[in-house]
Amino acid sequence: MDKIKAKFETKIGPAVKEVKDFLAQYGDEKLGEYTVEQVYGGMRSMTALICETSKLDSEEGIRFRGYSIPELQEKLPKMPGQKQPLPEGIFHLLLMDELPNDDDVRRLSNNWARRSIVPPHVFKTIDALPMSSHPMTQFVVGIMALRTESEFQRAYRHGINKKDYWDPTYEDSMNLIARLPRIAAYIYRRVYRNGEHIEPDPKLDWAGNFAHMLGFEGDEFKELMRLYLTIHSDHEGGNVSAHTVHLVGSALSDAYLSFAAGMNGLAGPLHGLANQEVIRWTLAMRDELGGGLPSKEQIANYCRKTLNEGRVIPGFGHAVLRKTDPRYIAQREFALEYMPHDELFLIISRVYEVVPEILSSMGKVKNPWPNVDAHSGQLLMHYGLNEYDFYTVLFGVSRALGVLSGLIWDRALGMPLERPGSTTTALLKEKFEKK
Ligand code: AMX
Repeated sequence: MDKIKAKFETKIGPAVKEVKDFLAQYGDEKLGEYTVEQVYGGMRSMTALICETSKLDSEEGIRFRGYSIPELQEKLPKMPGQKQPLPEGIFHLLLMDELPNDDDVRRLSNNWARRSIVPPHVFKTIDALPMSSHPMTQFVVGIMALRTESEFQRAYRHGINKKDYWDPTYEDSMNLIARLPRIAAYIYRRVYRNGEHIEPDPKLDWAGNFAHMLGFEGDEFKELMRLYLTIHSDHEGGNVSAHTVHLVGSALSDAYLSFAAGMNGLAGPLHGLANQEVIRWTLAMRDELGGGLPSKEQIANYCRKTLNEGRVIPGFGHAVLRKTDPRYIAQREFALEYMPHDELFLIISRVYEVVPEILSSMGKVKNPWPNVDAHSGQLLMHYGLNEYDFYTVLFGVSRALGVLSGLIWDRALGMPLERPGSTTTALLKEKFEKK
């Protein structure tokens, strides 16, 4: 058994016991009450899921196993002489509930490099799609094609004992994480670089190798990828992609099926696709206003026009957050350090100065502040990754770290099939109108 898996296995027994003891003592306690409005309103603020890997506070933002983003930037291992955390580190933290040391991270890099070979039929399956298929479609198709490799699927067919489900789930998850950058880079080079693919370099770290396969060799871009892939990894359990992976996984669908399902959710414009929409919206505004840096008034007018057309301003608002997203701030700090005079950064900064007031004045938007997606595209464009239809794929590669460590824990803790109740408007009316 590899050392990482062996270490994870030591965590299972105590965690299972902790949950069992806790449930025995507090299982009958009430967590809260909910209203009819919440049932119609997308279940906002109803705590109904367990997600061990991270927790979102509406005011403070995300904490990964208790650590904020600035703390992670300080405490997670980095490449020698570099500043940004290695995503291997956040995966270790999420999975093991323990900060990694340099050896842990190196072991993960090597482990993923060993697992990273993508079978040729996956590329052939992607190649069968028209070039015009959205990169997220190609990504999901690639993930599904890779399902031939599922160890869980094989083990289940051979009658695996339920107490061992976590083991092939771990294998599937590790294999998927190892191979996703190759699949993503393949799609990028296929669609935007004449199919001139770049072989992986197993000596590089996971994010560095991803940047290399995409065709971006600069150290700064590699640092950006390390930051990007770290901060997009997890955002507690209720967001569409994480919840979907958990839900589909609860039917004992393997990691490939579950992750692909989550990626279909990430591809929605109110969720992960917002990163592409932000750049599309910003460039359309710039073009319509004649290029250059628009004034605050011009931006305000453009925002009002967008809202009057019944559209949302992408990159602003959040279902849980009520402050500027710390993931936005981390990216803004990166821009301030590496590209303070970049014109698109100046536009994004000015949009940040204008939009919250406009959204607040509508009186219905609960959070007028920018989210993670309001900034990421600008950083990518600065280094020449201009093809914004691809951006959600990058988000997806990162999200794998969080949702798949969550899925491994779901299996380790023996989480059951998710099956909430539902009702009808007629029944609700009958219930309340009788009173
Ligand atoms: N622009 C315009 N209107 C907005 C808005 C925005 N950025 N954010 C919220 N609103 C509107 C909603 O559409 C809703 O209008 P309605 O009552 O007419 O339907 C009203 O304000 C109340 O919404 P809310 O309670 O504040 O937000 P929510 O929890 O329902 O939705 C979110 C959250 C993110 C979907 C929403 O803010 C939005 O659409 N933002 C733009 C898209 C975006 O950036 N998504 C990415 C989110 C982060 C991520 O998942 N990657």
